[in-house]
Amino acid sequence: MMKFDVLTLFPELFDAVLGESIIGRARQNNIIQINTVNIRDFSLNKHRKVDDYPYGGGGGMVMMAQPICDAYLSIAEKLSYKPRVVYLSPQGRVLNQEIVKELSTEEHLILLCGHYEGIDERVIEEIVDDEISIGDYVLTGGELPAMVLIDSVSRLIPGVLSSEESYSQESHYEGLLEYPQYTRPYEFSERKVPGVLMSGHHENINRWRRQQSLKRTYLKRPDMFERLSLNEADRKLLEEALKENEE
Ligand code: 21W
Repeated sequence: MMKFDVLTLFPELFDAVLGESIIGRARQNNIIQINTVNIRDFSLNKHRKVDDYPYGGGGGMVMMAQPICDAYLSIAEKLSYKPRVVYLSPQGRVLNQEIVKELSTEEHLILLCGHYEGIDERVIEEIVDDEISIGDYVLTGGELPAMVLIDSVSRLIPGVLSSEESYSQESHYEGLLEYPQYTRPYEFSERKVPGVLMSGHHENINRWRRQQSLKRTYLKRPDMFERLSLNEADRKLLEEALKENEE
C-alpha cells in the first residue's frame, strides 16, 4: 500500500476532493492511504498561531519552523525508515508525467503545503528532500498542488485503476495526445460520428485513431511533438492527415 501524509493548515480541503471517485475507491480498498496532519495542532501558542513577521521586514507573514517540524516528527518518529518529504513550492521542478512516475515508486511520501507567505527557509534545509511546482502560475497555497500530485501518482499504483480505466493510460505515456471519442447518439447537432468508427473494421479504426493522435499532437502541442521521434509509418500517417486538412 502506498502512503501519503500531508502537512497542511487546511486538512478539510483534502477529503472533499480525495474522498470521491477513483481515489476514494482506492482508499476504501486500502490500495492507498491518505492521512492529513494539521500543522496548527503543533502550535505551542495559546492562540494556535503558526506564522510570524518576516525578519528584515516587508509585507506578509512567514510560517514558523517549529509547528511544521513538529508535525513532521509526529509522523517520522514512528517509522524505522525515512520517507521522502516533498514541499509543494513555486520554486520546485515543474511536475510532469516522468516525475509522477518516479514518485509512484516510493512507498511513503510526506507532502508539505505552504501558504502564500511561504515558510521559514530552515524547514526546507532541515526536512525537505524535493520541491515540486505544478506550473508557472500563482496559487494561494500548496494544497491544490498536493492534491494534483496525489491524484496523478495514485493512478499509477497497481489496483487503483480498473483494467478498463487503465486502458486510457497509454496515450500520454507515449507522448501523444488522445484521439477524439464519440458515443451515442450517432448524430448530435447535425454532426455525425466519423464513418470509420461505425465500420467495425478494427484495423482501420486503430489506424485512424493513431493518425488523429499524431495530427492533434502536431497541431495542438508542438512542444510535445518536437520530443517525438516518429517511425516511417507514423510519418506517413501524419503526412496523409495534414494533406486532408488542406482540402
Ligand atoms: C505563492 C507561495 C507565492 C509563496 C518573498 C518571498 C505550491 C504553487 C504553490 C505561494 C509565494 C505550486 C514571498 C504552482 C503555486 C504555492 C502559494 C511567494 C511570497 N515573498 N505550483 N516569498 N503555483 N503557492 N511568497 O503557486 O504554495 S506548488
